[in-house]
This record gives sequence, structure tokens and C-alpha cells, in this order.
Amino acid sequence: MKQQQLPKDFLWGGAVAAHQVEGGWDQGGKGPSIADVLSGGSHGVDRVMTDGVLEGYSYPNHEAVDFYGRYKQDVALFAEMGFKCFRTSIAWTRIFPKGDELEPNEAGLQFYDDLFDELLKYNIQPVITLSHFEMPYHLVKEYGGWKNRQVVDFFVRFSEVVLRRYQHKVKYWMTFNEINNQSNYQYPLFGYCCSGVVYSEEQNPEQTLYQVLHHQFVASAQVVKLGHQINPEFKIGCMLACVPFYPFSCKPDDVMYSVEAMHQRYLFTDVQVRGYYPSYLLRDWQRKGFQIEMQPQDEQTLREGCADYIGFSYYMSNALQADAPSSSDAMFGFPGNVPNPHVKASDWGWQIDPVGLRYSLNVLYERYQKPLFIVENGFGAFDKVEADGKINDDYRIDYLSAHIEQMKKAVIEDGVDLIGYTPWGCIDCVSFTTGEYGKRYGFIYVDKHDDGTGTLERSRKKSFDWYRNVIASNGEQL
Ligand code: P53
Repeated sequence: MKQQQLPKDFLWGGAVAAHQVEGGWDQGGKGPSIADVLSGGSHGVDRVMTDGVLEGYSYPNHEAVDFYGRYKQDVALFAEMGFKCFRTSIAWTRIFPKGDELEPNEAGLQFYDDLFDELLKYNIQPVITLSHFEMPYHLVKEYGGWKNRQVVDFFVRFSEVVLRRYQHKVKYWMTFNEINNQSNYQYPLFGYCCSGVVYSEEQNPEQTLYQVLHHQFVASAQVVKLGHQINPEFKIGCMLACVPFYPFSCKPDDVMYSVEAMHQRYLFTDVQVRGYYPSYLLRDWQRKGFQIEMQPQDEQTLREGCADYIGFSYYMSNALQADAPSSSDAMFGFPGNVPNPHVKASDWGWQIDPVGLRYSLNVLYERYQKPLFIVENGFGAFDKVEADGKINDDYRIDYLSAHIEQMKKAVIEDGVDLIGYTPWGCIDCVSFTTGEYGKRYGFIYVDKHDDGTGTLERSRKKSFDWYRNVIASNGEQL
């Protein structure tokens, strides 16, 4: 019989990250993370990485949307939408406030026990990212972040503690969120958030990037291996920001250039899923004379710690022209990146391309034949609260339904093995790239504004009912 529908056990849900929702940045023994020293910015105004928490700056992640204090109410709303899963991260600094302690902080562990129990009460599975842009600030100041091999051991220790503690509550894990963001080493925020390293300040930024990545690849593989020992039922994935590069035209140089550029995506999954460095990367290092320090057992560790599935975010595609001048957009300025005339962009310049999601699912599945999990997708927009309190976010519904339509084609027509779909920012939260509250993704509106005002009260947007119906019909009614 032909499969016409998504699988019955498809994991519909929503996604956030600890630092973008929790707040309570100094509560329950939590230490400062790198997100706690990031000021607020806006479209075109970069966030500042301050040297500790300083007077005179506003730090939106300190309060975020107070999920730390209000998670019960929020989980009840997720349950009302019918979530089967909920993706969040564990803030490393709640468990190891400085990162280099030998013993974990019990209050932090208890918080996630309580949160997971609350989710499980409604049959919502937690899906957990171990590192989502929130490493301990202390490890950055004192150790140089992930440049330092010692951080591998600190991370593995943290991971072991939580993998053991929650082994009966969590099945799906991911190691590093959007590990590939830092390959844009010219833009300081990305290296800082992924690894606590500002590559542009390094003597050889690109070589440093690969040294850092080697440490993270080894750490990730160790965690996968260890996790499988703790509970063989665990599914531990990697996580890729999948912004596919299209050739701008059918000119052979454009096509070949897009293949080369895609190496900047695939190298991450190649190492994490296949367990060894791909030839094109080794040749690149050789050409550039890079010396990446590795320990003798690393090669074996990588092979023994292959990811069980590929989690990825999908928001947009990019088009590349081989001979275009360098783009002026520092954030997404991959060399040769030019506007795609066939798609529209959001208010933040993110190009909206639902077919690109089907494309991404296909290329990833063809390359690896591993289960995939869309762990982020969504539309950041300004929302307007009407006089009657309603929020008519039809633009968000349009974005999501067009993407779900393409996702269904990938599963039903192309046979892609897809675990689930968790749209980003299911409740409004602090934007990662700009630190704004005004860039909203949620089905649930949070009354909190960029000038610091707001009651933090929650309300249901139009998309809330829409998504509830999507889940109830297993994606049939969009
Ligand atoms: P904000 C680039 C491309 C795709 C996803 O971003 C990206 C980025 C930026 O690194 O990041 C993810 O809030 C990230 C989330 C983030 C979300 O996209 O800037 O995993 O933490 O909030 C949306 O609009």
C-alpha cells in the first residue's frame, strides 16, 4: 500500500534553547554563561560581547521570558497544542556553574528533573541539546573556550552527569547545536556562541577554527559512545544549521562553486555521521599548511561515536555566484552570496524558500541514509496585538504550512526517514542573532518588549489553534 501520510508516531512539537527562554540567570546556583554577557542588538546592530556582566548594558537573556519560573504554565499550553515532544537544552551553567567543578549543582539538576516530569505528565518527550550557545563564561575567560583541549573533558563530564541522571526521562539527545555556524569565522558572534572563541582575534582564524572543531568532534563522539553505554536505547544526534547553497545559475562555474561551498555544511555531518574527516577537507588543510593537533586515539573515537540521526535547522536557502564580489552582509556573507530573485525575504533578510526544505531533506538523506529530525524551522516576525487582544499571525501560518507541505512530500513521495518536526521558538523568546524580543517566532505570545517593559503574560496567537489542528490531523490539515 502506498504511504500517503506521515507516520503515526511522528514527533510534532516545538523547540527553544535554555538561555533564550529560561531567564533566572543567577538563580538556583547557576553560573554566568556566554549568553549572559551578550547585550541586546537589533537588525544591523551587533550584540556586544562584554567582559563579564557590566553596568550600562542590557542583557536580554538574564530574564528572557522567565520559563524558569513559569514552565508549568507553558508546558500546559504545549500540551494544549498536542505536542508529542519539546526540544530544549540543558544550561551547562545550571549543572556546573563554572564548568570545571568536580561535583554538579543539585539545584540545577533538580530543575530539569521537574521540567521533564512536567512534560512527561502530558506524554511530551523532552528532546535535549547538550550545548546550545551557553557554555560557562568561566571556561572562556580562564581556559580560552574550546581552543583548550581540557574543555573536552569538562564537557564530557557535564554530559555524563545529565545522560545518567535523565536516562529514564529523555531518549533523544543532540550534542552541539548548529556546530557549523562558526565556520563563518569572520562574524564574531558565531564563534563566540559555538565555542567561546572570537576567531577574528586569532592569528590564524581558520586554523584555530579547525582545532576547535576537532575538539568538539572528539567530545561529541565521546558523548555518543558513552551515552550508548549508559542507555542503549538513546538516540544521540548531531545538529546542523542547514542553509543550503544553490548555484545562482546553470553556469558550470556557479554549479561547481555551490558544490565546493556545500563542503562547509557537509564537513560537519561527514565527520559526525561517518566518523572520519572527508578527503576535500584534508586536502584543504594540506594546501593551507594547517597543523591540527590530534591525539593518537582520536581517530578511533570519531569512528566509534557516530551520530544516530541528523538534527537540523532550516530557515532559508542562499544562492551563490562564482564570480560575484564579496557580500557586505557580515552575518550571512558567504563569498558570492547574492539575493535569489525567485524568493522573498523576511524583515531580517532571511530568504523564504519552502522547497529548499524538501531539497535539504533529500540531499541529507541521500548522502547518509540516517534518520533526520527537523529540530528548527520558523518565521521571525514583528507581531501586532490588536485592540481586542488577538494576534493574527497569518504570515507565520503561511510560512509554516508551506514548509510542512514540502516536508510531507519529502517523506511521502521521496521516502525520507524523518523523526519529527519542532518549529523554532514555539513560545516567543529572545532572538539569538539580535537579542531582540521583537523578533518573534511563537504560537504563544509573551508580553515582553525591547525597551524592557511587559508583564511576561502569555497569550495564544492565531497560529496556536492552527498548529493544534495540524498536529491533531497529523499534518493533513494545513
Ligand atoms: P534568531 C543562522 C541560520 C540558521 C539558524 O535565530 C540560526 C542562525 C543563526 O545562528 O540560528 C538558529 O533567534 C539557532 C537558534 C536561533 C534561531 O536559529 O536570531 O539555533 O538559537 O534562535 C533563530 O532569529
